[in-house]
Amino acid sequence: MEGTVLKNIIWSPSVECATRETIEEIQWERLKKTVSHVYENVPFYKRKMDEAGLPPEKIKSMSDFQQLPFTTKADLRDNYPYGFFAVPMKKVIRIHASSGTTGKPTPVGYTRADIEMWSECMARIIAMAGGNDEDVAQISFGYGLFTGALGLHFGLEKIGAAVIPISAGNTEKQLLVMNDFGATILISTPSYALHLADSAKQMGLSPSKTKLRLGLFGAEGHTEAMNKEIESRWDILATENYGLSEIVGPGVSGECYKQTGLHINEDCFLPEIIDPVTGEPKALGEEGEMVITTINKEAFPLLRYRTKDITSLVDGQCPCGRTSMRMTKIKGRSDDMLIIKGVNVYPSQVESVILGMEHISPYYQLVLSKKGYVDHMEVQVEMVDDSLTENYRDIERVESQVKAKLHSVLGLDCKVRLREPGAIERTMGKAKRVIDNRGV
Ligand code: DLL
Repeated sequence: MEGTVLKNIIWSPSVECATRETIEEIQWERLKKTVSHVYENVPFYKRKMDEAGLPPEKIKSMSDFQQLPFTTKADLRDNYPYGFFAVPMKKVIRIHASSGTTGKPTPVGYTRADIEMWSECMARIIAMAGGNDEDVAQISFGYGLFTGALGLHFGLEKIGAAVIPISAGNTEKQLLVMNDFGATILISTPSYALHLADSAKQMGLSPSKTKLRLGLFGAEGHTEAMNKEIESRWDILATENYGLSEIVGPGVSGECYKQTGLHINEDCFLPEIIDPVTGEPKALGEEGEMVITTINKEAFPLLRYRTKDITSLVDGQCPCGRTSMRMTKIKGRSDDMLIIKGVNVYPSQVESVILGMEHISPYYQLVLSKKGYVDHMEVQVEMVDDSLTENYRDIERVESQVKAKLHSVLGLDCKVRLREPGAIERTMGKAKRVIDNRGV
């Protein structure tokens, strides 16, 4: 990162640096408006509020609001396709959809004002990472129903950066364009950024010779160790941003150049942390499932939406000057939590154990199977190069080292298998960390 000049531009200081009191006032006003809007326009919410005995006029405080039931993915599915749209289609100007792995995708609509709000949120996140109007930004997310590419695209245009909408795929062309067009910002998943770095090396292109200085990575989790790996491979500052289609897409929160957690766009998204099992609220700083209420949306507003993402909230002023509430890196999704021989484990915890170990590359996968009634997990990790493949004993030795480290750090007893470089599938989109063969 030597030689990189970062301008600390605070895009909307009146919100990003507001006092807690001001933010809470904005939130409360917008929340009241949203509650009335959904009560009048979304039959699902009218029914739920009436059942709870909490029509809008009875919601007089934040704690009243927190008596309302949660909205879940299943509710969205039950009202497929447009049951949650709160405006007539005439006012909708864009439809994206969530990347459901099972069943049909959930459509999400945006009015013109929603697109403006989304672009504003993205502009703040890009600026806080250090992006500005002199940047050339390569968007390697797939353009389409997925919100990643167009979300970042509009935000980058808003700050005046030159956007290269290359979309996902064709790694060689990605590198050629990055090099020849002089891209300074890369937008992708963290796993694809790593894959691009590997491919650059194979093609004899030295990543540090490109003009790239900044990464805006998101759409999947990765550990701090993996972030450092990406930073050193590309010689860039790698920042992370977070969001989900149902809420808006990317734009919910993002890391500033000080990398102290992800600043939440709190004037648009009201966060709560709950116990994923009991639904009880968690205190500031405690880990749990993030629940989000959109308070500045017209077409697809959601109250108390359960994201299933596990994180915690951090308050206080950041060294960058912003006062917005931050969230810690996502530890995993509540439905990704594995219970292996009684031990609760998230794929990210395995990542943090294996990264940095000698002979081990950052590519890994957890393969689950069932023996009788018992769940088994095999951790497959790639070797960095072929140096061990000559001698089977060496491979066994490293496998035992990984196994012992997993056991001592996570209390997890599992099988470890070293695989040759390139054996684990690379994806253009979200990395597949878990192969679940338990139902097979
Ligand atoms: O992934 C939106 C997005 C696009 C965010 C580009 C950031 C950048 P979905 O496809 O609906 O939307 O997937 C949402 O992805 O609930 C998380 O589980 C996961 N996710 C997104 N960002 C992060 C992140 C987009 N920074 C789901 N860290 C979310 C960890 C993330 N997980």
